[in-house]
Amino acid sequence: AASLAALLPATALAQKKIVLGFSQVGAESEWRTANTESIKASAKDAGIELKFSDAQQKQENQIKAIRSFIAQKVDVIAFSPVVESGWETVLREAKAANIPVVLTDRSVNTKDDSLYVTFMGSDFVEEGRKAGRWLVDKMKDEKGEVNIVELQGTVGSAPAIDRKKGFEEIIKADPKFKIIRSQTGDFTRAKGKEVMEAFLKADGKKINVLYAHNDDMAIGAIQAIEEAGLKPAKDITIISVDAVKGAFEAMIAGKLNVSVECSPLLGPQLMSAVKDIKAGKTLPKRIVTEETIFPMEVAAKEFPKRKY
Ligand code: GZL
Repeated sequence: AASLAALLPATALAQKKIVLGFSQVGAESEWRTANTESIKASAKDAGIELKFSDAQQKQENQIKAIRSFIAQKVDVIAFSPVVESGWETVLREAKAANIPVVLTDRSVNTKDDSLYVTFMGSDFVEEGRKAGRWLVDKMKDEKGEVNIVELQGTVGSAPAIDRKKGFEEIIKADPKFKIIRSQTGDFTRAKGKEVMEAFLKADGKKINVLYAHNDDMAIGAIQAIEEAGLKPAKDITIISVDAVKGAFEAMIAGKLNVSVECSPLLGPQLMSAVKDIKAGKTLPKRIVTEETIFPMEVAAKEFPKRKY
């Protein structure tokens, strides 16, 4: 092999590093932080040069970042679209520049699915169904009305739209379930607390259940519930999504009833997809993350095994 190496020009041996441009939603939640860590660590492990941009949850910043990646002629562009719509123009620019695009975590609304190679991430509708099924089972002996308040994720984002859709699909089977208030908490603890305070002021004693589209909003709401002199997970049943560390800590403290898992650990899958694309392999249009649900009863046992 050494003799062969001596024959090849140095350039042929020094494989050019793959350059990946990644536009991240922001740093709004524990989930997002874990997702960013997974992407950065996996790029390093894979020997892929990562150009990373944080959009502070603003679509115009993501579009700017994607345009910059096109100008820099990166090999692949990947991003988690903060909202579903408004991407066609910039995705057409990437296509015209012959730069393949990978969607991670959240999807985009487009009729032209040639604008991206693959979308890898969770099935948010199924996550909503899991939350609904858990509640229907928990309340199966409840004769009276079950009044639900809902903290929605970022308006227009795929997880907010689909987690609502899946949850309502399940609870509509029984008219005792009523969503009496529903408002966005933008996936953050601060906003989740603020909106829950407003819900409690308006409907306090009437609220039986909180359905939060992510753990960060649920944790903020738990603070509001306690400050209102109520017991979270007892006076108000709390259902959440993500299953981040903070959720396990809240469940172990008896303040959260259940969290539906939504894995942020997409880094390894993304890097192997990037390498496959550069090697000319075709990928499935959709790669779904497998995940489960964690009720508080199993939180203490499962917590030590958690990776995010
Ligand atoms: C879901 C992801 C959502 C998380 C939130 O895949 O897009 O965004 O559920 C995060 O915690 O802010």
